[in-house]
Amino acid sequence: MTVPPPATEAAPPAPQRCGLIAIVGRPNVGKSTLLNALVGQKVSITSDKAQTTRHRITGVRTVDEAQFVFVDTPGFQTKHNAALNRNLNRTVHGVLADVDLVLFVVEAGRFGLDDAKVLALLPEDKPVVLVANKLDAVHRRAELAPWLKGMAERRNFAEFVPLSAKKEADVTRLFKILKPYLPEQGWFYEEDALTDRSEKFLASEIIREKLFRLTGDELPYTSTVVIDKWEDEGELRRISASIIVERDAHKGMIIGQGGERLKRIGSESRQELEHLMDGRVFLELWVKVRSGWADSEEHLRSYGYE
Ligand SMILES: Nc1nc2c(ncn2[C@@H]2O[C@H](COP(=O)(O)OP(=O)(O)OP(=O)(O)O)[C@@H](O)[C@H]2O)c(=O)[nH]1
Ligand SMILES: [Mg+2]
Repeated sequence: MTVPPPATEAAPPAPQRCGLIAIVGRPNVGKSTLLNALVGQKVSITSDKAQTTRHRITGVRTVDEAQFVFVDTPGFQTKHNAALNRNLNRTVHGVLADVDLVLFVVEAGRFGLDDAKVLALLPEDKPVVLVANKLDAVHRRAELAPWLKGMAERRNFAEFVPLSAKKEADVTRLFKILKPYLPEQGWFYEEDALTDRSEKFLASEIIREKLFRLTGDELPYTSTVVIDKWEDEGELRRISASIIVERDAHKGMIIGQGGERLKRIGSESRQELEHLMDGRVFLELWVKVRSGWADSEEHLRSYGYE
């Protein structure tokens, strides 16, 4: 007589998981590029200039029962001590206090004093994943294993993940690695949420990105963008924004010969805004000089710095 196999019961649905994951590292290692890849949409601006990110930016991605709430942070500053930099570093500290997990991003094969200073800030009691980014740029792969071994001696990292933020397969693999670190708890955001930032904030950031990308290194990082007016007229959005710089000479650099550069910043911004908001945009851009804004706590607050 054969015994029938026990009836298979449907597995109970997995409980929801949700957790906060900070993305930290020195400037320009690719933190915001990684955040955008993880979210699957651009929520944080990127450029090859250090100090592109100025604010804490949340990006959300829900995969099956797990909601990942990533927090992009400004690259930690060790060089200057202006109010803007103190503000950026305060933002990094504030984020670290709240999170369940930290992604410490470095460039694969490199670990300098500026990276070490960030590593020293990371709380002892939180799991830290070492993300060795820009793997595509490493030509001598054989040197990576000894480098990783050296990194393991610096801290008890929870995981080691060499990857390229620009490779989709790498980013997909990262979700699998991170999921067990999310606590079992209800989601903080809707299933399809992408970010906690407003359209207005994203718009000012997009303009700042074009400004950063289209001006050379001669433009100091201390320039910012504020939205002065935002009106919806049916399908059309009328946006007026100001680029704030510290000196008259910087104003000239942005405007360019015959106004060419400002025109290009405006038209590239407008195209991306139209794409983001799926509608027509009329964008008016001004350049204003406010000397010392980056060293004034009051100005920083009025421009939206926390
Ligand atoms: N080759 C390569 N370049 C990358 C990769 N990820 C990011 N980058 C580039 O690195 C530069 C810096 O990227 P961001 O994402 O702005 O860096 P960040 O760490 O957010 O910089 P801050 O906000 O200034 O701290 C950009 O030019 C990116 O295109 C990667 O995986 N491979
Ligand atoms: Mg960034």
